[in-house]
This record gives sequence, C-alpha cells and structure tokens, in this order.
Amino acid sequence: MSSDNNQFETRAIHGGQQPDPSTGAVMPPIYQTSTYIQAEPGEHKGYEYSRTDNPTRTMLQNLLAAMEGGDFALSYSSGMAAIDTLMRLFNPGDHTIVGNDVYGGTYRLFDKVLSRYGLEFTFVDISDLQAIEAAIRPNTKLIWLETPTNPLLSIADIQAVTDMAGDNIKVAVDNTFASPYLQQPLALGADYVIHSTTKYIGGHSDVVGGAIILNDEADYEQLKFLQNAIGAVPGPMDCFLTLRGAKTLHIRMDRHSQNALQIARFLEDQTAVERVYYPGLESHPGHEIAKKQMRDYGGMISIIFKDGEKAARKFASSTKIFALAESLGGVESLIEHPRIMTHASTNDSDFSISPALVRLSVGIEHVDDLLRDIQQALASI
Ligand code: P1T
Repeated sequence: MSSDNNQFETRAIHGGQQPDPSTGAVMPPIYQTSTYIQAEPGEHKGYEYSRTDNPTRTMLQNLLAAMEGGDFALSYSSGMAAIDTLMRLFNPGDHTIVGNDVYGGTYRLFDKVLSRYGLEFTFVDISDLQAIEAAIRPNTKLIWLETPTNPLLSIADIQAVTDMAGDNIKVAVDNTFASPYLQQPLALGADYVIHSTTKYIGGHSDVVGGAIILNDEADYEQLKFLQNAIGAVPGPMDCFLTLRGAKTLHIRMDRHSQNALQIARFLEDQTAVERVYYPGLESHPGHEIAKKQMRDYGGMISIIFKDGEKAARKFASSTKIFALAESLGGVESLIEHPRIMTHASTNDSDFSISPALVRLSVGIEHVDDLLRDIQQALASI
C-alpha cells in the first residue's frame, strides 16, 4: 500500500482496490453478510465472521491506508470507537499529553471514562512545544495532537513534536480537520493517525465512522486483535458509503479550502466580529507552520463576536444555507455553537469554549451564496 507511488488523487480512487474477482464488478460490492461458509471446521477463504473481517471493510481499510501513505488501516463504527480502541494499547499508570483544545467527545472519553481505568492525562496548549516538553513525565507514553484543533484551529508542529518525542513516546494525530489530502502525519514521524471518517473522508453527512492508520506491524496486530475483541466495527453498508465518499476527497477539499479562505477574509473585515480563527489567514499564529505541513487550510472557521453570547446565538440561528447542526466536513455548509453543542462536555474544565464563539463548516456551495447568507445573518444581530 505505501509502495503505491501514485499521486494522492489516483490513490484516493484506486488505492488498494481491485475489481471483484468473482464478478468483475468495478465498484466494491456490499458484502451484507455476518458469516461465511467453511469447508471443514477452520477451513475458509479468509473470512469467518464479520466482526473479525468483512470484504467491504477490507477494501475501505486498504483505501484509507493508501490515502494516508500508511502500511495498515483499521476501520471502526465511529471516530470515538477508533480513539477508544487506540487508547487500549496503553496500560493503567501510563500518561498521555493531550491538547487542551480537542473535540468535546475526546475530552469526555479521556477525562470522564479512561481516567477511571488508571490512564493519566495532562492537557496542554499543543501549539506551544515547550509546554508539551514541560508536561513530559517518566511514565509519559503518548502525545495526542489534534491539528488543526477543534474548534480553535490551533496548529501543532507535527515534525517538531515527533522529533522531541523520540522513540519512547508515541505520537498520535487526529487528522480529522485536515483530512489525508491536506496533511500526512505519518510522513512527519507520527505513529498513529486517527480519523472521524464521518467528516471529510465520508464527505456527505450520511455515515458515522472512524479509522486508525499506522506503519508499525506489532501495533497493527494488537489493534486488529482489539478491533475483534471489542467489536466497535462498521457495517458493510457504512464501509461502502465511506469508500464512495472518499474517492472525491481531493476535489472537495480544494473547494472547501477556497471557499473558507474567502469567507474568513470577509469575516475579518466585519465590525461585529472580534476575532476570526482560520489557519489560512496571515494573522493566524500558526499560519507559517500550517503552510509548511499542510497542502491547504481546510473548511473550518471559528469566529468570536464582539457582543458575546447573544450575538453568537442570534447569528447561528439566522443563517439559511448554513444549517445549524453538529458535525462538519460534508459538502453542505453547517454552523454550530460549540459551548452549547459539540463541546458542552468541557464547560466544567479550565478550557471551556467562549459563549461568544461560533464554528462554521464551510461547504462546497457557490461562495457568493455563502457570503450573502453570512451577510444577511450578520445584519440580523
Ligand atoms: O463523531 P465521531 O465519528 O465519533 O468522531 C469523533 C471526533 C473525533 N475527532 C474529531 C476531531 C472530531 O471532530 C470528532 C467529532 N466531531 C464532531 C461531531 C463535531 O461536530 O465537532
């Protein structure tokens, strides 16, 4: 898979895929079966039971590995299931350094669930290399980066962090906001890439899923064991939908990025807006690092309103094309209020989200229509 030397666009369409050998079907069949016939006990064609393996899932996993330039990929029933399974590589007493701006569900899983099983977490600003280094303890086993972060779009220098982590500390990158088209963490030294494939990879807001991509064979074997032992696997129909969506990732990401940059520049000039978070803006503190490690800057923007929560809520309720809904990364534009919606689980922490903040997932509609929608919503506040 990583020996596939084709460009990303070709790998996104053909990576790890072959026409179905029995029928010649060019598109992956949906193997809607839970079990497989055996000639004799233990004698089968590589598939025994669909929690363990399913051919549609195998094709999705092959594609995801090819897209991230990794040797192995594993698919899960959600991004959270992928994250939970990855964390089971670690043992009670192991310490993880995590960004203090991460998806609210990731914070909730680490702080409210996994900490009960003896895993230790320290939350730091991952755009600050010294802060990460200062948090390292003798029992630190993992550094967990989301970059760009959700929802503040902070940027971690992946290469600098993996260099600092050395051989004894693993580095995981949640690459959901960037997608494998815009950023390839394994090539920058990361050990694990995690995705909520619900987002840009699926791309059409019609399926929930997750993935882990990696190069280390021993870790892969352990994760494959855990995938079967825990059972948080996607069904064949969900694998098919994700596969179908993934093939157009590159052209969608180009348009998401173009639209978002234009909208971020427009928002920067608006008097109602105090601050715009978008790594493609020269004013963004992580812009130079983003430029170095990303192909483009993606479709996610956050904004702080000068008039606080009231203005943020009114704006989020007034758009007509941007739909007020959780999630991101689909072809359609979405808007949400993280403090009330996706990040409510951090409200009791030191890094709760400002009530004046609204997050946009900029879709691939015509940018003039999106700008007009934003203008009329600004006029309403
Ligand atoms: O929703 P799920 O597929 O389980 O993925 C969880 C997840 C993991 N990592 C990141 C960076 C994410 O943004 C998410 C999910 N995020 C949202 C639903 C959201 O609206 O931010």
